[in-house]
Amino acid sequence: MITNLTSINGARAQIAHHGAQVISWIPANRAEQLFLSKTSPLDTDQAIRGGVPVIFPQFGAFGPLPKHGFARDQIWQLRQSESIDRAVFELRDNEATRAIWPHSFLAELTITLSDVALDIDLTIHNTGTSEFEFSAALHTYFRVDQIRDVRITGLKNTRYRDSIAGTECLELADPVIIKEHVDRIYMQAPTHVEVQQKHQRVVIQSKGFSDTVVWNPWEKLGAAIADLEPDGYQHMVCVESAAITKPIQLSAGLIWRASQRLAC
Ligand code: TA6
Repeated sequence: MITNLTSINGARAQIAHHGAQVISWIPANRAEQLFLSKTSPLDTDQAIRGGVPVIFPQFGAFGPLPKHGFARDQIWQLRQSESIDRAVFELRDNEATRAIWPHSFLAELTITLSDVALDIDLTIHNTGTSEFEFSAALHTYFRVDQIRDVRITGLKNTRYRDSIAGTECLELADPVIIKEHVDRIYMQAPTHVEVQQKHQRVVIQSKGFSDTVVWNPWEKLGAAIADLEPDGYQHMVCVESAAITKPIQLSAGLIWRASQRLAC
C-alpha cells in the first residue's frame, strides 16, 4: 500500500507502508529528488531499494540481526485522520520481531511535507521493562543526474570509518566527490550537509543522529546487487543520518527522538 502526500503548492511525496519507506519526494516546481531502483519490486516482502529506508534496530552487520535490522522489512501501520501533508506510521514489536530481538518497542515515523522540504521524525519508545540498545538510520537514496558531478559539502575535518578498508581517516576534502565504491561512516558528523549538483542542491539537516553515512556501490558492486539496475549507481548517492558508532541505550519507558529535514 502507498500513502500520498501533497502540499499547498503541489509538492508530492509517496510512502510505502512496507517499511514506512518514503519512495518519492517531488518538491513544488522541482523534479524527483529520491532514487528508486526500477528493478526493486514494491509488492513483495523484500526490502525496497531506494527512497528512505528506516534502519532499526541494527545498522548494517554491526550485530547479530539480519543486515540493517528488521524495520525496513515490516509493514507499518498508518494512523488515520492525518492531514494531506502529514502521515504518521507506527511499528510495534510483534511475533516476528520478538523472535530475533526480544524487546517491546513502539517506533513512530512522522513524515511532513511542505512546498520545499520533507521532514522525517523517528521516535523509538521502549515499552518494555528493561533497557535495550539499538542503532538506527534514515538510509536516504538521493537521485542524481550523474554521480561524477555530485559534490557533498559539510564533512571536512570529520573523522570517518572507511567500511571498505576497515580504517579510520580524517576527511580533508570539501566537497567530497565520489569516483569509486565509497562506504563511510562519518562520526560525530555536522548536522548540516549538502548534496550539490550542477543546477540544484538538497540540504540535509539532522537532529539527534550522531553519524552520517555516505555510500555508493559503484560499477562492480552495483552490478552484483540484484535489485539495482546496471547503471543505477550513476544516478544515486546515499547520504544517511544515522546513530551507529554510539549505539543508543534506552531505558524502560523512555523515548528516543531524531529527525532529518531535506530541503531544496
Ligand atoms: O549504508 C551503507 C550500507 O550499509 C552499505 O554497506 C551497503 O551495503 C548499503 O548499506 C546497502 O545495504 P543493503 O542491505 O540495502 O543492500
